[in-house]
Amino acid sequence: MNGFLISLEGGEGAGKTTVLNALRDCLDQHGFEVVTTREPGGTAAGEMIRQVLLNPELKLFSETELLLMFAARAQLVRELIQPSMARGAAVISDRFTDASFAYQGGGRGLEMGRIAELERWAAVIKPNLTFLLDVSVQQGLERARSRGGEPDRIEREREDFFERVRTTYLSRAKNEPDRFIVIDASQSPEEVVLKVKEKLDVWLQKWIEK
Ligand code: T5A
Repeated sequence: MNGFLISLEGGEGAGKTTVLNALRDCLDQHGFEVVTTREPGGTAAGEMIRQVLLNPELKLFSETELLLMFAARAQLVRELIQPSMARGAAVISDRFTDASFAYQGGGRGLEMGRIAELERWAAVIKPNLTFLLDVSVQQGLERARSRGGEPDRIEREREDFFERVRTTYLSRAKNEPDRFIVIDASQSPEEVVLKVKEKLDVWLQKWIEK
């Protein structure tokens, strides 16, 4: 495969949407075909699964939640990500498997080994590069709430859940420093985007030279 996969991760309201748009423009200017997607979702089946996952009226068991995340991901990888990468595209995904480790592993307390098994079997691929937008739980939740609207099923969790999510993300980033770039997302959107672009340029240079 000549293309690559970049994932964006972070807690609620970390600012992934803003960064995704900036990354798309940047890669486009470098001459790549850019494909953007999101998780859970990104395919017709995946978007239907997303509706179940985020519906606040449903009481889902943690195992159900995890398996649905991977069901949507299995579809997305095979339907969109792998074919795009095979023709050389740069794929950017708003969240990928690290989110399952952080939310279902860290947040819900499901066994990490099981998630790793699903990663190998259902997700198959790992991102080539992951930007982790790190912001305090409180700041992130304030931003997410400032958008208005009803909180979804996962946004209704308590702060300690999101603290565990953040800790898990940071620990994964520490364990895989070659894949993760941690960005201080407490700064203004302009500063965050500037930092991400700088890091992307350096990474792209290395990728092209490989
Ligand atoms: N999930 C997902 C799992 O539990 N397991 C999994 O395996 C996967 C894949 C997805 C939910 O599913 C969970 C995680 C999520 O809870 P979603 O609606 O896609 O649901 O939720 P998020 O991915 O969290 O998306 P959000 O929209 O909440 O967060 P973003 O995209 O990070 O935030 P964004 O860019 O919309 O910004 C939020 C607000 O803050 C402002 C923006 O203008 C916006 O109003 N903002 C800033 N303000 C100040 N300074 C900055 N730097 C700012 N950046 C953005």
